[in-house]
Amino acid sequence: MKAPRNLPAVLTIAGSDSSAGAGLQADLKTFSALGVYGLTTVTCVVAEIPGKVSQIAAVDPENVRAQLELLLENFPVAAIKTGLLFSHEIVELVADVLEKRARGIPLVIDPVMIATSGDRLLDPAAVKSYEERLFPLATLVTPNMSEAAALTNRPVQNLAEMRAAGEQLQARYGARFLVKGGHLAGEQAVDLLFDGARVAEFAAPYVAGVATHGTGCTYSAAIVAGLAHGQPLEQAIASAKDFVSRAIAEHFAWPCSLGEIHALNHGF
Ligand code: PXL
Repeated sequence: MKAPRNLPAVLTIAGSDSSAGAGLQADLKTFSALGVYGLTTVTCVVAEIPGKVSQIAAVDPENVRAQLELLLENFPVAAIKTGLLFSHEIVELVADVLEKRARGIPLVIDPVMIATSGDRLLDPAAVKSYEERLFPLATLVTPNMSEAAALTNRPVQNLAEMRAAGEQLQARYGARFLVKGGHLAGEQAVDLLFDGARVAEFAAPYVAGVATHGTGCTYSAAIVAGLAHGQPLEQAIASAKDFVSRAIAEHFAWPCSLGEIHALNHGF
């Protein structure tokens, strides 16, 4: 049988992770695994391995703008995600271009601020621009617990606090928020979706002892793939959660000087 001549095209606006388990590399692998064609706008280049960020270089904002405009003018983009946007200036310009050229296209904002290793990835001055410019455009925002805490200025360390933060964020910005509880480290990894009317819960068995570098990127990329295939949001989240759980459960491991180095498996 002949391969289809086109797949839904989706776009990630994100940083490059040299170890390729997170960032735009995770997005592209996820897109390929889930039958969509991935386009990229690169915001910054991160020299890192899981657990260690050694250096970040931003891409010239005018170049980021050029990548984004060219893609949106020429491809029928079916859904978009943002990952690491790095600086205040890049968040502002991404908001400018999306406001002008991407109205009506489903937009998933993964508000990447801190790597799983604890390294800060986003310029603190950019948080305000996220709140004022990007959240109002979003179909869905996907903070983890530490991002939800930073956005609400309150602790988010258990399900009750996830619930309070999610309700506050949804009411304040009007977008739907998926607060991810993967870092809860209980028996189940539970995420809560706030859409203003009700709270939906998504759960999967928690897998202990695996480096989870890139799970957030992979999750939001898989949601974007589902939306591009026309799935309703809750269905896209549920299948994305299954995809991430398998990518973790079937992770790769190589021997290295520190013992073992892991990576998510996006192509099981
Ligand atoms: O997982 C968060 C993340 C997002 N984007 C890039 C990253 C990382 C984590 O290290 O490098 C580019």
